[in-house]
Amino acid sequence: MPLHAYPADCALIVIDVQNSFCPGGELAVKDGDAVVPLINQLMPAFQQVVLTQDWHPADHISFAGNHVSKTPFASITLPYGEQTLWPEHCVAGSHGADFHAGLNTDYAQLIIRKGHHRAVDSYSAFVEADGQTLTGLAAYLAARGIKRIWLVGLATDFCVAWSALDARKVRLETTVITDACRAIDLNGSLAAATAQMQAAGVHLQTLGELQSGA
Ligand code: VGL
Ligand code: ZN
Repeated sequence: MPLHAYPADCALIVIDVQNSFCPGGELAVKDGDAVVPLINQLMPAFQQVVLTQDWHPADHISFAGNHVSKTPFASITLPYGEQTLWPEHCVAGSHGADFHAGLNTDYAQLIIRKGHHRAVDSYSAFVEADGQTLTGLAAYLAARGIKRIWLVGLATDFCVAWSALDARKVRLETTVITDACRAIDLNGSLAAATAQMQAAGVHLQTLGELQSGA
């Protein structure tokens, strides 16, 4: 893909390509690291690249270990709704929170860190799970004249999907590049997220379809 092939109103948003979600990580997504070469290939084609990092305090409410008698992947009810409990992952400043060592981060103009409030999770790069607290990403993109975004990274059915759905709410034209993402797929979450994204008008394309102009 040629350098800066995408016009100035386009941005690539790279979601959570971090060690915790890659093989060997605490919340490893199957083949999570397989997205790295595809994303490295895509980044130079965009004039605007944003990276996100899941970035939790050690006492974060989404960690099963911070609740009495709870195991990972159980669900609890919090003031803002249902919350899946996860193994401890992406603790701020830890190796798990670092980007995968193979990810080229040089093209990024902005790194958004999310999930840093102890009592609120944030799958979405735009709005925390309380549905109210903004990360600032929408305002940043608007300030830079971005109208269209392409999403890649981990995990398809959580942070990528929630980001895509929130992008549609602020009227961004939104495409998820499906083969540059990998899913956790917990209790049918991939099928559910895919249906929700389609219903919200998110385009789902493979890198091959994108490159052939399909
Ligand atoms: C994610 C579960 C918990 C993600 C983050 O990046 O998809 N999933 N925290
Ligand atoms: Zn998390």
